[in-house]
Amino acid sequence: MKILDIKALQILDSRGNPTLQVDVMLEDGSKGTFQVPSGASTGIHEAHELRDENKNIYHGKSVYQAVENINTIKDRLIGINFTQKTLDKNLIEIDGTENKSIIGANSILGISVAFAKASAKFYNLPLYEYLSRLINEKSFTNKSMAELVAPQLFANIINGGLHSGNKLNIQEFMILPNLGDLELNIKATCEIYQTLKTLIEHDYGKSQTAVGDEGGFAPDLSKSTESLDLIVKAIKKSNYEGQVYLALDAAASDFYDKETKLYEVEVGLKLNYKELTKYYSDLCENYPLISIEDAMDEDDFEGFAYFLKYGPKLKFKNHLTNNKTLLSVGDDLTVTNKQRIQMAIDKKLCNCLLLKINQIGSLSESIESYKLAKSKNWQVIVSHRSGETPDDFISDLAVAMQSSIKLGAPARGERVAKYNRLLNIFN
Ligand code: 2PG
Ligand code: MG
Repeated sequence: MKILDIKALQILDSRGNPTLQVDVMLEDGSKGTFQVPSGASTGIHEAHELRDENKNIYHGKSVYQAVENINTIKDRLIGINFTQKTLDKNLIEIDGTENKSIIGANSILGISVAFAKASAKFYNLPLYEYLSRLINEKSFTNKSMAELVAPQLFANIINGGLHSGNKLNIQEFMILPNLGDLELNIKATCEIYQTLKTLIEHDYGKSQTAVGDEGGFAPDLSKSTESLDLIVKAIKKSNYEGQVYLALDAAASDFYDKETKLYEVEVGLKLNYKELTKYYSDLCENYPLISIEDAMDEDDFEGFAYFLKYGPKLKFKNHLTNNKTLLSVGDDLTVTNKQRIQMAIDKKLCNCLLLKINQIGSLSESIESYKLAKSKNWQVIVSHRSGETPDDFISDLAVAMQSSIKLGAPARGERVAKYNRLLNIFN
């Protein structure tokens, strides 16, 4: 497929910060547009998100240079016959750095995903079907469509950490509805979310029902058990007891003190990695948790290895693994980067990959990371970022990867867009 033109534009994300929109036009007129997301609790090993760093303009967050970079390199791309792989390889070579710091991972990803979207149109395939064939190296012209099942939802309904102004140090408290049908799962998520609102209002007052960056409530709590109790109560009150499981994203790098090697998992509660493992195990004893993400700091390999080996054992079957294994999810630990994932495999640090395309900065590399994780029987969760746009690409990608999806609360346009895309795919 030959690229006819590429356009880049600075737009806004869900936090009101600048981000990139990229359009790729192919020679037959097919056009793909991608709006690049952006994290807050970013891992230090993520690919480089290029920002202008001029404090007088958008507090340093403008992406004019990234726009200019795309305008500069596009002449080297227009008119050339690319596949997804050759395009991404070309972009990585033009940048030439380990972490995409020259052109910017945001610029490269913008072109990469916009090209994939345009390609799906070129082949007249639904995006998820095109991506599924791309991932599984199947023909784009074959008529038979893949049979794809809906992803498990990881819905973040109480926000803490860097995504809120409250005192919860654990970043995300998620529900995982398991009713066997996408529409029923979304219905349960929404009903529990609304019930949770009335419970927070009743127990803590109306002013506490404001939401955090991912649309989950952000009441002024500080203890993890308070959050989990509220969620369990909301599940029971909505009549979904036994059908909805729980997950945490601790994002532990954000409450780890590298000097003392202690984790302040709750205000004033400072634990070493062994004590923190016990803390998580106690939570798993008392709540239907089946997954904990970034349980330890991104470079605390000893902590992660200990957590995987001696951490929580479930009393019931985890429907995602079909055994009693808790998912220990790598996010800041693995940053969708093949080398980091391989290291996590070798050192036995986790058993599930959180996949964020902007952590690595191209679609092809994200697919390689996915394949590596899958080859070791890891679970995969395709994830949004806390700074999002209405772009719904991750819904198609999660379906194509036949993985789970972490997509925030069923509230706020940029989150709801992902739910609605899933509803459309499976309608
Ligand atoms: C995470 C993400 C998304 P951020 O830590 O998993 O929930 O947050 O985009 O801020 O890194
Ligand atoms: Mg995370």
